[in-house]
Amino acid sequence: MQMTFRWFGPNDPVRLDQIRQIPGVTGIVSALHDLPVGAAWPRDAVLSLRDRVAEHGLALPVIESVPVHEDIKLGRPTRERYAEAFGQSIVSLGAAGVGVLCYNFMPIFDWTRTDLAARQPDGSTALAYDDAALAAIDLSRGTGDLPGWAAAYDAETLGALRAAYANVSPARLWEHLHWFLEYVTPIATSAGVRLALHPDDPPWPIFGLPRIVTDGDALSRVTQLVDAPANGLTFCTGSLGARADNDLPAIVQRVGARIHFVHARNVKRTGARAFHESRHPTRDGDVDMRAVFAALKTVHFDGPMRPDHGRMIWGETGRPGYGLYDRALGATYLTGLWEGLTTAS
Ligand code: DNO
Repeated sequence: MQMTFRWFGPNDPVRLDQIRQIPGVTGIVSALHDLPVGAAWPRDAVLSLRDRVAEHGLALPVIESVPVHEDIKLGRPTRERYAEAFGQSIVSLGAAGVGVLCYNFMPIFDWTRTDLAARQPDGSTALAYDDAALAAIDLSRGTGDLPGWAAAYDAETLGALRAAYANVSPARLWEHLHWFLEYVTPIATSAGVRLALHPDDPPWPIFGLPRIVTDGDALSRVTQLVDAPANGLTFCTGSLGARADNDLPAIVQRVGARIHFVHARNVKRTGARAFHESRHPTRDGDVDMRAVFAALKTVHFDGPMRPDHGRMIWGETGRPGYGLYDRALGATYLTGLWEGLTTAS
């Protein structure tokens, strides 16, 4: 397992020289955040990102994310052009030695929360989600923005996109994912890049839009759509753990060989479709992190992992979910937990 840390590039208030001082962390997870969705990533730009990270003694094992253009998810005729560009980006990643590409297939909205600073009893703040609060969100001014999102949409674009998705049932969305994977998996295989589809977060439909990558059956189905090692998954404990009926260690056992990347984060469920993010240790949330790690050991997981979101602690301000302090604590906790578990024979 390689412990990694997400870095949003030169504008991130968290610096590479700080990240390299976190015990256990040897790799960076990043992206070319300035490129528009749908653009082919130039090889040189990926190489210079890798080199910049290398100047700080760190590797670049994962790109998160190359965003998938909505036309692909909608199955529009223009999808061919965007899939071709995505393929070129994969080739650029391969040329830079980036082994894993994390992406998602969520319509319009990436990860979504309804409270970016939910006050916790210990004085920290955490990201939280509640379906009731989501219902009260006014989309007439556009998507708004969340840290880590590749795109935000103004009211007009959002309205048109939502109308277009009215014709996309979950079954259709599966077909579109299938088409996409048929297109890009062979490219990834020959480029030496492993695709790692991130589950939907939260793992249920929001704003009337379908979300399909939500549970063990769905993850298993993804791996079967194109049965090749390069077609794999990001196993995100926080996303999947928001649903009480997801048995995380069992899912690891089921799709283990195709887990190419792990996002480790704990959540505390506060209702049927409500939760807040919690401290990393097993005792502090509903995810049994130790049991998840034990399962990862039995499937011989050997890829990159990152502490996912952290809370805001010690007065830190910045990107909600992506401060330095709590994620650094998460990285050291996760490294220790991993080291402490004996490897399965
Ligand atoms: C949130 C992240 C997601 C993730 C994408 C993958 O913090 O886990 O934004 O990067 O969904 O494409």
